[in-house]
Amino acid sequence: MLENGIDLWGAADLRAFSTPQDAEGRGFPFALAWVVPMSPQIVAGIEKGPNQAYADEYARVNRRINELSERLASEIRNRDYRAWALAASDRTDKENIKGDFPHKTAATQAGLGWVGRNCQLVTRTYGPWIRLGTVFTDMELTCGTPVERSYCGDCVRCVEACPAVALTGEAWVPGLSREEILDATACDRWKKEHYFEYHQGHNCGICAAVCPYGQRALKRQAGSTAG
Ligand code: B12
Ligand code: SF4
Ligand code: SF4
Repeated sequence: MLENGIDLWGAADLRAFSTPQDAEGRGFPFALAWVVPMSPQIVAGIEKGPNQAYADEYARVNRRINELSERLASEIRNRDYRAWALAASDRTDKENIKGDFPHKTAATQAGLGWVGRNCQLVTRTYGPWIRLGTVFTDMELTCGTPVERSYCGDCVRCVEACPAVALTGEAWVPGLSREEILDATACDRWKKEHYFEYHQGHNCGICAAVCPYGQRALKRQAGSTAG
């Protein structure tokens, strides 16, 4: 991870979850979960809606996640364990693997962050200005402590900023269903109807751009490059 510049990652114990299964019907007891940060300057620029720079950054980070996941999975396989890389943005069955799994579940179980009112993983280091990677394995790993509550406090900035009125404002606890946090159909429809020119309506991210945890990351970066 460090060789590849990944500084926020952990291992998740998924023995209590139903994970994707290999051709022999075996699930995966563990996963490595990590984040690739997006450029804070670019995410800060989409408070009023996405743009081409964000669409390009989304594609770049997805490519990076998929490339690193495949390399990590093959390193694990070289050590004679099973491993399977979850694609960054895909939900379809792949190779001989059946079923899909939310990246966010692996990430909260690894202790990387919580699900914010914006329905995205929020981390203390980068806020929600990240995309997630997950590699499932049966290699025994020392796992992180799961995050089991929200640290959004009274903040509702993302809820107020969403142009599709897709966020309910509910504070996350493990097991709260997505529908109780996000109207995915309204979010999807808004993106397709208003931002189709950016990655065929897969981009919006206003609810991430307004998050104070992300904006703090931008200030920290500005502070570290000042002078
Ligand atoms: C499909 C999809 C969408 C679609 C859904 C459409 C539909 N009709 O289903 C829509 C259009 C809504 C969408 C929008 C966006 N998406 Co999207 N999307 C996905 C994708 C491919 C699958 C998500 C999914 O359906 N999961 C199933 C549902 C049930 O789970 P979930 O909501 O993802 O996560 C839940 C569980 O993790 C659970 N959970 C968490 N911890 C725990 C612990 C326990 C014990 C339990 C029981 C449960 C639990 O809580 C979560 C919330 O309900 C994922 C990639 C992936 N495979 O995860 C990316 C992903 C979720 N998207 C992502 C992003 C960034 C976006 C957008 C910002 C778009 C953009 N790039 O501009 C918006 C944000 C919308 C929002 N406010 O959340 C990122 C989120 C990054 C982050 N910081 O969390 C992901 C993870 C991709 C990635 N590799 O990083 N997306
Ligand atoms: S991605 Fe855009 S439309 Fe979807 S919930 Fe966030 S702000 Fe609303
Ligand atoms: S904007 Fe506020 S409520 Fe929304 S995810 Fe960030 S901290 Fe949580």
